[in-house]
Amino acid sequence: GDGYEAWLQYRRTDQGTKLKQYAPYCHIAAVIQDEVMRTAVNELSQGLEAITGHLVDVAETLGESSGILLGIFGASQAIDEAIHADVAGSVRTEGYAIQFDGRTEQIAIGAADSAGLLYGVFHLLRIMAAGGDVKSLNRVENPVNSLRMINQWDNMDGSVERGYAGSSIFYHDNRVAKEYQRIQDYARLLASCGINAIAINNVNVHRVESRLLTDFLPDVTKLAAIFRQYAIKLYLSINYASPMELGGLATADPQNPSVREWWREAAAKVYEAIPDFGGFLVKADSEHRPGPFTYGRDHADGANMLAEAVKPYGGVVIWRCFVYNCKQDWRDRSTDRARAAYDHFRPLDGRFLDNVILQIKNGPIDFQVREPVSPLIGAMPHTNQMIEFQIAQEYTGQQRHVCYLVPQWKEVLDFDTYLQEEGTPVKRIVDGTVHGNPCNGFAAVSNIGSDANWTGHLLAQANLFGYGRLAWNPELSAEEIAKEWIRLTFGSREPLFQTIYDILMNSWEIYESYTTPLGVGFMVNPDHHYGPNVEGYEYSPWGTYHYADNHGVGVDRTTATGTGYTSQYADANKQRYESLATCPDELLLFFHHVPYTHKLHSGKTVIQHIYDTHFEGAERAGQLLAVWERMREQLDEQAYRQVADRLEEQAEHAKEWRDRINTYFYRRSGIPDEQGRTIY
Ligand code: BDP
Repeated sequence: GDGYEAWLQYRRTDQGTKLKQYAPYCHIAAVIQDEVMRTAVNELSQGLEAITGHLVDVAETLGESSGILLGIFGASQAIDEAIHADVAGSVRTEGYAIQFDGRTEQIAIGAADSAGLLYGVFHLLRIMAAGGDVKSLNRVENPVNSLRMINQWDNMDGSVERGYAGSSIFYHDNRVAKEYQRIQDYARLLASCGINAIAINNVNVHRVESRLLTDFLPDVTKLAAIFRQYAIKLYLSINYASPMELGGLATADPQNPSVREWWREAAAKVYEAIPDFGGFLVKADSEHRPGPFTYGRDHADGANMLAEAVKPYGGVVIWRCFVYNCKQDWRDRSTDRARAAYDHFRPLDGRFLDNVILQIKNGPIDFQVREPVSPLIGAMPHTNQMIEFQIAQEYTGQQRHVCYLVPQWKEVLDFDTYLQEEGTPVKRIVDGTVHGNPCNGFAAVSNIGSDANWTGHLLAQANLFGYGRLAWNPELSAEEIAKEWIRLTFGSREPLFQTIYDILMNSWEIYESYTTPLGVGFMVNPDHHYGPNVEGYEYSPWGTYHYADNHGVGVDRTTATGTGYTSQYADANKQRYESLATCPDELLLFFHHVPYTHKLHSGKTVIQHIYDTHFEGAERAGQLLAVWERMREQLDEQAYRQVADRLEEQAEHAKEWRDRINTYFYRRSGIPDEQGRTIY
C-alpha cells in the first residue's frame, strides 16, 4: 500500500494457526461510558475483524463465552471480578492491566480511566497484529511520563516549518483545514503509540496563527473534539505580543495590568469553548520572537503571567528554553551559543509557578546529529522541566536520508547527569522522580505532513512510533522498538525483517559518519539546513562554529581555556569533558579545539578519522540501496519504490557530503589520506 495505514495495518494473519488462535476473542464486552471508551471499543472490534477475518460482536457482558472484557475498575463488576484488587490497585492514571484467564478463555483489560483502556486495546492489537501469543498475557502497564506531547510546527498558510512530508494537514490558505478524517487518522496514530498531548501550531506564531486563540477558536474547538476522542489534549502555541497584535494594547509587558487582564480573558474564552484545553506553548525572546525582555522583565515574569491566566482551569504553560543571542559576533568567543539556555534559565530556578514547565531541547545547541546532553536538564530542582526532541529530521537528512533516531534519544535518556549522585539519568529527571516535580515529560517536533505515507520517507514512520513508545516507557530499547515497528509495518518474513532492522539500526551511525565529524555540528547549508556547507555558518552571527584553520578544528568549550561551557555540568561530567584524556571521541570537537594530528582514543588521528568515516559512510550509504534492491520481491511495489527512491538520493548525496567535507579538511590541513584515496 501507500503507507497510510502505517503501523496500524492489522494485517490479516495469514497462517491458519494464528487465525484459529484469535477467533475465540471475537466477542467484546464493554459498557461504554464515554467517547474515549467508545473509541477503544471501535478500534478493538475493527482491529479484530481485520486481523481474524471474523465478524466481531460487542455486548455488555460476555457471560460464559470466551472474548475480551473491557472495563474501568470500580465501575465494571465484570472487570473487578476478573482482575484482582491488588493488581487493579497498581494501575495508575492512563495505565492498564491486561490479563488472560485460561479457565474462561477471556482476556480482561482493566483501567482506572478510559484512556487506559484505549492504550490497553492498542497493546493487545499490537500483539495480535504481529501474530504474538495472547495466552501468556498478564501484566500491568503505567506510562512513565505523564506528558507525552507532540509539537506541530504547522503554519496557517499550509507550510510546515522544518516539514519534510508535504504540507500541513491542519491548515491551508490561512484557514483551519476541514479534512477531519485525516486529522482523526493522525490522532489515532498518535494515541496508538501513547501520545496524549499536541500543540497544533508552530512555535513561531505569526499574526494569523495568533488568531487561533480568538477568531479561529470555533475551528480549534472542532480539532480539540477530534483529539479528545483519542484522549489527546490540545495546546496552542501563542504569540507573546498578542495583547498588542490582537488586543490593540500599546504593550505586552507582563507586569502591566491591562496585559494581564487581556490574557486572563483570552484564557477564559478558550476554556469556555474547550474545558479540557491543555494550555500554552511559548517561544519567547528567541530568534526574533517577542518576549518579556523587551520590557526589562525576565522569563519567570513572562511565564508566570500566562500561568496565572490558565491556572483556574488546570492549564499549564510550557515555556521553551531555546533562547540565545542569534545576533552574536563570531569573534567574541565568550558568547558561546551552547551556554545560552543554562545561563538564561538556571538563575531563575524556584521562580516559576507550579503550572509552568520548561521545555528543554535534548542538546545545548540544536538537534544536531551528535551533541552532548543539555546541562540545563535537571539543573533546576525547583522547576518543572520536560525534554524536547525533534522527530522531524532537520539536521539528520530531512527524511530523504534514513536516520532512525531512537538510539540517539536512548543515549540522551540514559545519560548520567550525576546531579544527585552516580545514577541520576536524564530519564529519571524528565519523569519527575529525581526532583519530585509534579509536571514533566516529553515533547517532540512532529515529522508528518500531507504525504500519503505521512512522513515522506516510509522508514521515518519508525521515528514517530518510536518516540511515542519511548515517551510511554524510556526503558524500552531501540532494538525492541525497531522490531515492533517492523513487525507491524512490514510483517516478520525473512530476510526482509532482518534487512530493515539492519538498515534502521545502522542508519544513525552511517549518517553521522559521512556528515559533520566528531560532534562539531552545523556544517550544513544556511536556512534550509540540507546538505553540506563547510563554512556556511562559520562567520555568521548564529554562534555555531567549527573554528577550522590550518592547524586544527573544534570549539574550545573547556573551563580552563575556552568558553567555560563544561562548568555547567555536574563535576563528574565536567571533568570528563574538560580533559582530552577522557572526553569521548564522538564529542571531541564539540568540547575541544585540537590539531588535525591529535590522536583519538581509537588510535586514529582526527584527520584520518574524518577521511575514513567519510569514505566508509558514503560506501555504506550505497550498500543500503543495494540491500534494499534485493528485497524487491518481498515488498509491494509502492513500498519498495518509496524507499528505493530515497535510498538512491541518499547514496548520491552521501558522496557529495564525503567530497565536500574531505576536500575542505584536506585543504585546511594539507595532510593527505594515509590510504591514498582520491579526495576531490
Ligand atoms: C531550529 C529550527 C527553527 C526553529 C527553532 C526552534 O531551525 O526553524 O524555529 O529551531 O526550535 O532548529 O524554535
